[in-house]
Order: sequence, then C-alpha cells, then structure tokens
Amino acid sequence: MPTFANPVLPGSHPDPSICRVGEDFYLVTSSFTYYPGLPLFHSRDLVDWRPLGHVVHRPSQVSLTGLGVSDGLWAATIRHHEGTFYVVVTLARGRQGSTTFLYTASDPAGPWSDPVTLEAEGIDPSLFFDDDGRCWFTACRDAARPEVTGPGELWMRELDLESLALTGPTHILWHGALRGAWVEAPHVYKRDGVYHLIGAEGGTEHHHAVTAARADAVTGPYTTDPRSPLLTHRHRGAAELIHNVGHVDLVDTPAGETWAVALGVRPVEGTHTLGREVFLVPVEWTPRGPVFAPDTGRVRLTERLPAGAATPPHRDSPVRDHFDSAALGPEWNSLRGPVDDLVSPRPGEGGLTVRLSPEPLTSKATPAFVARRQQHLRLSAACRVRFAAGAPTQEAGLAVFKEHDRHATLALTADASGTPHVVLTALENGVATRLAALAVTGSEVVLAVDSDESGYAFRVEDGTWSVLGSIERSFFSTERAGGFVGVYIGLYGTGNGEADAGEAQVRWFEYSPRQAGHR
Ligand code: 6LW
Repeated sequence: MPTFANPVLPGSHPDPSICRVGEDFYLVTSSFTYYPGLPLFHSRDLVDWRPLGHVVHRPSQVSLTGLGVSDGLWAATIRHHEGTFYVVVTLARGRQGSTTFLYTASDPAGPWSDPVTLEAEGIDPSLFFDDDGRCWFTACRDAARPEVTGPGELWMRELDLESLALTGPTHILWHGALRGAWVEAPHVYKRDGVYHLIGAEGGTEHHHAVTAARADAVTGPYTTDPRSPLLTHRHRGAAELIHNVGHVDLVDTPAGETWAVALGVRPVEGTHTLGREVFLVPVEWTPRGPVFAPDTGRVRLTERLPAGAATPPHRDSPVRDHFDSAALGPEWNSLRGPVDDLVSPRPGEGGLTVRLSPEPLTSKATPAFVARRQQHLRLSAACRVRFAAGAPTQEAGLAVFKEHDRHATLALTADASGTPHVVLTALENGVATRLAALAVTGSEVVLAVDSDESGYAFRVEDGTWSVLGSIERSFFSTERAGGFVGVYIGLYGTGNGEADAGEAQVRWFEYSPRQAGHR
C-alpha cells in the first residue's frame, strides 16, 4: 500500500485549517508574532504542501509590536465561498485581551485585505457557510457559569457577508464533552442534513482531544456525541511517537474521501522542540458522525496515501541559501514586522546584509533577525558570516530561538581590546550566560549548530573547526519554556542599544537535515 510520512508540515505549524476549491487544497497555520503572518500552503493531494504566501504580508494588516513571541496571530480558519477566501483569526494580546480579525482575498496567493474587526469575544474563530449561502461565525470564550458548564463555551452568530459584521442573536452552542477542560477550536460541518460541531478539549498539551456534538439546525441545540473523544493520544503512553493530537479541520477530496488535518507533537523523552506540527488523518463519515483513523484509531507517522495522491517528493535534502534573489524565500520570518531596512539580500552579488539594530533578541520590538522553523530534529544549520565588531556589545551570527527570553546565540563579536571572538551565549528567563568564547583570526567564520535527540552543539570554523559547547535539547522545549511555538533557527545582528553598530555580511545559510525522514 502506498504511504506518506506524517507530519505533512513538520516544524512549528500549529492549529491547521484547510479548505478545498475544485482540485486545490489550501491550508493556513498559526504564526503568533512571526512576520509575515499566517502562512498559506497549497496542495493538490493533501500530502505535498508548497508555500503559497501569507495572509498577513503588509504591516498595515496587524500590529504585533510589544507582544510576547507566543501571543499574536492564533488559530485561523480558512474558508472559500463564491470566489472569495475568508480567513478569521484571533490577535491574542497577552494580558490585554484579544481581537478577532477577518481577512479576505480573491486569490489566496494575495493580496489579502486589511483586517475587518469582528465584535467577537474569545479565541479560535471559525466560519461555516450553510447551503442557503448564510455564513455562521463560531468561537470559544469563557463560560458565564463555569461551575455548571465547564470553563469554556462555543458560541455562534451570523456573519453578514455584505457588511462583514456579526449580526443577529448569539447562540450558545456547547460546553464540550469533557467539560473539565477548555473547549476550543470549533468547526461546523454539515453531513446528510446533520450539523456536526467538532472541537478540541483538554488543552493543547498531553490531554488534547477531539470531541463533537451534533444538531439538526445550525444554531443548535447541539447534543454531545457520546463517542467523544473521537481522536486523542492522551491514553497512549510514553512509547507513542506522536502526542497532544487535536485541533482538527476536515476536508472532502474530489475522490470522495474525507481527511482531517490535526496538530500533534513528536516528543523525545517527554519533551518536544519542533513545535506543534500538521498531521494528516483519514476520516470516515458514518451515520453516527465522523470516525477518525477508522483502521487504527490513531495518528500515524506512516499513513496510507489519499486516493489519487502520488508518493511525495523527497524533501530532506540540504538547502544552501545564497540570498541571490531580491526577496527572502517564504520560509524566512522576522519578529513582529518586516525587517527590510535591517536585513537585505544583495541580488546579483549574493549574500545577505544584516544591519545591526539597537534591539537585542530579548526585545519585544523588531530586532534584526530572520529565522526559519527547525523542521527536523537531526539537523545541521550553518552560515558564513563576515563582521568586524568594534566592541563586545556588537554581535552578529546564528541564533537558536524559542522565546524572547530563551534562546542561544553563536556570534562574531570582539573582546574589550577589539580582538575578534566567537561567543556562545544561552539566555534563560532573560538571564544571559556566556558558555564559551574563542578568539578567531579574522572577521569571517562559519558558524554552525548540530541538533539531535540530546541537544544543540555549536561549532566554529576559522581555518579549522572548533566545538564551542552544547546545550541540552530540553532547554528549548515547550515543556520547559512554555509558549505555543517551536524552535526557529536564524541570523541576527545587534548593537545592544547602540544605533549604527555596523553591518554583517552573511554569504550563505545552510539548512541540512541529517537523516532521511523527519527525524
Ligand atoms: C489556540 C488554541 C490553543 O488558539 O492554543 O490551547 C492556541 N489551544 O486552540 C494557540 O495555538
């Protein structure tokens, strides 16, 4: 039986949402404070996903400045109706509450509209277009009576497609099947005249689970599907390779199959660093509702191909980016806004200029930093950097980044006498520890990091290779660091408060998975 490898989108791509138009599938995932925001992918077979662009690609579409890395754009839903693509998403602002935005586009590759703010309370917004063309908005919010109903509730209002405003009464749909935990990630589907409300419960960690309710009218009343949870790995023990499964969205294929995209993580010895990834799960509709993974009841690393899909191309080859086009590729992200004035490719010549910004990586503004997701546990990343630091406060190089207050840097800098040095620093809860320093002969070196199950080892090439030190893998894990994102690896430069601290030239950046398969 031909198979494919899960996850279909490895690395930090949480909260997947999917829709189909004809033979084309579109998928969007959360991006938090990374910019551009809300990455979109296209596929013809659900297995081979290619970047298509981003919903948020202009600064006028969102303001992320001041937010923690795991705040920002959470859990979008993408739907298509009569030639228009709709994306609804929460802008989560940490302690300042949240806002719900609606973006539209006629071409999913963009441009996308400026946001329309919906008067909606809560997170995880979704849209459902009924057969009569009416559009129903759902989201989850704190329950008014948590002592009776559980902490969260799913609610619904109509979205007027002319004014793009919520209209009519609020319908309280459901408080979940498990009730002890937050009910979230609602999506409504209609099958054989029945409305199915599918959500997630248990929180996005170990207890994550897909639960469901059904109704004869879109606005309810909804009754809990007694089979809930319909999909979870919460009971599967430490030997299981995929955990925290949930937050699904369903799509029908032209061949008549149904598949779900789900988030899940791949922990190693109880901790994961790659973030929540996208897994593809077969679904079978029965009179009782959807059955997830009907043959096995679980999400698998190797799954049968959707009907009509071909075995996807191998995607674990090393990639060396010489930065010879005018714009960075879609895999590159900055934090909270564009960095065009700080980080610029030099088309023709090749290479990337990184102008040191006063903002350090601990800043909640936009530092001179571009990074890509770590998508493979066994990975080597390297860059060739030229930078002549004038002071120990000026640094440029490689960063392994989890949160603004938790990351590691391997940087070209200088000591107090101006001698070039490469310094390895770990930053934990905002406290920086210098782990190693090596005097180097010139201002051009190769900086590298090797990641595997045990940790991240940092090396420098200055004529010969030297290992500077390593950091245990769990240091960067969500279990230890919290947050909603996985590890990103990238390039940065800062004057640590100093403006005009010079610029670094990055000749190339290489991302090399070290083993076939995602591991
Ligand atoms: C997302 C929600 C969740 O909105 O995490 O705990 C949030 N669950 O569904 C961010 O990914």
